Amino acid sequence: MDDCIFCKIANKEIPTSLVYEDDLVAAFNDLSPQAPVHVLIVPKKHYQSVLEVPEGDAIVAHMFHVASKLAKELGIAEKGFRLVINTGKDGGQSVPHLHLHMTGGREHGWPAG
Ligand code: DGP
Repeated sequence: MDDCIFCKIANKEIPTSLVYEDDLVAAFNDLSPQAPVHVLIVPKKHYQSVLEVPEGDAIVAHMFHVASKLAKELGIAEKGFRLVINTGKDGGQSVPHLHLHMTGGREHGWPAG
């Protein structure tokens, strides 16, 4: 999508330091981190949200697999971390390109914080 900031980052039209990349996804640090580690994992293909992912498309599973690998590499796997996909207005999604937040390096509360 032409005006999508995460398409531009994932496809390197906007230079951003990537913490991980493969054929399907890119991962980079959140601009406004909510924890000592706050990585966004985004598909290179544009999906507005998880609602646009068709049945049988393994992209979300791949995003979680990459999160698991990165959590180990970034040293947050042992103590734990949080994975979140905000969806739509009530879900708090501000960027209309599917993305997985991975936050760690501090204790998280539930349901907020
Ligand atoms: P959400 O509210 O779930 O749509 O999360 C969007 C996140 O994206 C938010 O935590 C801030 C982050 N973000 C927005 N624009 C940029 C950007 O240009 N670069 C980076 N690294 N992060 C961004």
